[in-house]
Order: sequence, then C-alpha cells, then structure tokens
Amino acid sequence: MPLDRKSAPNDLRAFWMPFTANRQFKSAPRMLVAAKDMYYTTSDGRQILDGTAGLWCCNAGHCRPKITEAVQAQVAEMDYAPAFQMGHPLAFELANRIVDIAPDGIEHVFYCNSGSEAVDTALKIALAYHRARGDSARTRLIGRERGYHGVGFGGISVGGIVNNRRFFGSLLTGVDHLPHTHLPENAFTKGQPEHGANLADELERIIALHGAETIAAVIVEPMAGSTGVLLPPKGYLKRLREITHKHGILLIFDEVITGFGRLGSPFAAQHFDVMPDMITCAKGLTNGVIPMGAVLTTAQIHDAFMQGPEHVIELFHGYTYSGNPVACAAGLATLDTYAEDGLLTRAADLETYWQEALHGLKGLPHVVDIRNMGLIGAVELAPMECQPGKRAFDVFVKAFEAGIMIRITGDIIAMSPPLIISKEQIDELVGTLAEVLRQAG
Ligand code: PXG
Repeated sequence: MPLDRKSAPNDLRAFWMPFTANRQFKSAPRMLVAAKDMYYTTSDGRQILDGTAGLWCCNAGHCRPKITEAVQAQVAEMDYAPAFQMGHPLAFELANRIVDIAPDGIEHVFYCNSGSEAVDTALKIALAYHRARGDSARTRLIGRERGYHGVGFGGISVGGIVNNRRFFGSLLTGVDHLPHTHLPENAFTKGQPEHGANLADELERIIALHGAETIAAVIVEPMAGSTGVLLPPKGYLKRLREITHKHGILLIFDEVITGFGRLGSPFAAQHFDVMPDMITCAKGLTNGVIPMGAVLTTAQIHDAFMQGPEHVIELFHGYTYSGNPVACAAGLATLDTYAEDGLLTRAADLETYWQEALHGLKGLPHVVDIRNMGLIGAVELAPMECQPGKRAFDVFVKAFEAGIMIRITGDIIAMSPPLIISKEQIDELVGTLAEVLRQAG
C-alpha cells in the first residue's frame, strides 16, 4: 500500500481540529490513513475495528466499491452543476429514491450539505410555512434539553448541550426546551425504557406558557445520539405527536443519526410508527463519503409554498452545493448498496445479539448504565471525582491503542458500528472494550 505521503511526519500546527482536544491530540496523534469495510488502518499500520461507523455515518462500511466507482465516474463526467434555476437528473432521481424509502406521507426533499444545515433549513421552512399560510405569529421553536441538532445558530439554539451553547452569545430568541428523558430509574434497560412518557406532557405546560398560536415547531431526535444515546420512553414520541397535532405545531424529527437503518428501519419514524411533518437527515445518506444533508417534508408543507406568480422563487433558501452531482451519485450508489445488502433492516436482525453482548459489560468497574437499540449502544461510566469526562476519555484513548474505535461524550461511551458488522466483530468490539474497562478499573 502506498503509505509514503500518508505516513510522512507532518506539521500538525495549522489544522485547528473540530470538537477535539487539540493539544492532547497533537502530542499523541491518532492518524487514520486507509479504510476498508469494518476496519481503519492507522499510519503505523494497525487495523482498528470501527465501532462508530466513522462519526455515525458510514452505515455500509468503508470504501464500498459501488459508491467509490459512482463517485469516480460522476466527478469525471460532470463535476458540478448549479442547483439554482438549473437541474441535473441525479438530483431528481435521488429525491425520488429517498421518498420511496421514507415514511408514507413524506413526498419532498430539500438538499443541503450537512446535518447542521438540514436542521437550520427545517427550522426556516417551519417558520416560512406558517407565514405562507398567514399564521405568521408562529415564530417560537421548541427543542429539548440534551438535544443535539448540529452547530449552526438555529441548531445550537434549539439544542440542549450546554457546552455547545454557552460560549456563543444570545442565540435565537423565542426558543424553549422540553426536559430530557434520561431517567435514573431506566438504568440498564434493554431497548425502549418504561418510564418517562409523561415527560411529553411538559409540552402542554410550555404551550400554556407561550400560547400555541406563537409556536411554529418542536424538534427532537427520536433517539438522541450525540448526547449519549438517550432512548425515547415507550409512548413518549406518540404523545408528542398528539400534542403537536392538537395545537397546529409542526413536529420535526432530527434523524441525522437514526436515518438510514440505524434502528432497524430506514427511518426512526417508521420504527416508532410516529409520523413527523419533517425529517432532517445527512450522514448515512451518502455513507459519509461526500457531504450531503436533506430535509424531507410532507406535501402539505411543500404545497403551502407553491402559490403566487410562477416566475417567483417560492423559498428564499439554498446552498451552492445543494444537490451537488457528485454527492447525488454517492447517495444513489449508497441506497443501492443498502438495498443489495439489506442494510436498512439489518440492525433489527442483529439487535438481540448486540444487546446481549453490550449488557454483558454490566458489573465491570465504574459501569453505571448500559442502553441499546438497533445497532446503537451506550455504556455510561461513573465520573472521576472533580474530573468529569476524564474516565471515558482515558478509555477512549486506551481502546484506540487496543484496536477499536469508540466515541465518548462526557463519561458516556457510545457505539454505532457500520451495519455490515458480523457477530464475530461484535464480540471483538465488546470484548476489547471489556478488557480496556477491566484494566482502567
Ligand atoms: N443532528 C443530529 C441529530 C446529529 O447527530 C447533526 C445534527 C449535525 O450534523 P453535521 O453533519 O452538521 O455534523 C448531528 C451530528 C458524536 C457526533 O460522536 C455526532 C454528530 C456529529 C459528530 C459527532 O456524537 N452528529
């Protein structure tokens, strides 16, 4: 393998790394130089089992031939085409293919380049939708504590991860938050927790406080990923849907992580049988290969904009790279790969095996909770005294040295392997983590 350029010593100063402890990283870099299927290769030639599908995005595993070839062919045939007042066939084809696998009632696709952009796009569509219908007092947006909706100003305003908000000024006005659903009495639950559906009723309190006629939308992750895998209590999402319906409030599911098979259905909306008005997605849409995000909407939302003179732009929003042809080619080949390998439902087949493997970590040092659903799981550790996050960070570094890639948030270890993972690889991932936890203990 030609490792020359990749393994050469490099000056690490200029790159200000995102969401990274820059000084720690640069003192002991973890460099990835190649990837294939379930494994990364490091610059020192080690194989690392990918327990996180990159950053929850490479659902079909790495360097899948069909996707690689589609991207190579498209970039050589038409590298870029404007999407404003112009079109190219792949963008329309991909939108139709997404609608085909989306929940019934989803009929339109608005493209962007990331989950953060998808969230800000969905929030803007919600505001503009009410205004287009003459309901322009509906300007408030409701998020949830511990929610993660990317890093745009809209996303951090409705989001509820304190460190993502506190450094960035006054954010959007007119935002309120539901309480999170992470209850101690649900510790070590396998699958959906029993307790907490009543927390959806807090929405009634917020509505009573502000007046339903001022609220545009509620946005939640059907299963909160980044904040440490917080599962919706049984009945919670249905209740949110009932309350939002009753008050004419839009419900947005942020499916940037749950979209494209993570829970065993194409989208979490299908898994939980709750139909939102909009779905945001990204990541698995192109298997992480080319950046792309999208907002999926009902006809009711889309059609509300389709009025007035025909030559006038209906929605003053879009990005230079909305529907980029290379991203569309990646998206189509990704959907083909998912279909050929049955990946959009594979997490359901593996769920029990995954669950039992993960819950086998109960009793290891400092493990205070384990939770799982589909092919996602979290192991929560008790924080070290006066050093929150340190225990999990040490585990993360040691796990990488031991040959597995995991994610951490605070003292929670999160795992979301590619959906192609085998049972043997589940054993390898969880077994290595067990060893690291034992040693760290
Ligand atoms: N919404 C949700 C629900 C997400 O999980 C975003 C929006 C933002 O997507 P972009 O493409 O703008 O990053 C996300 C992203 C982690 C981790 O390990 C999670 C995300 C990104 C990076 C790391 O928890 N989620």
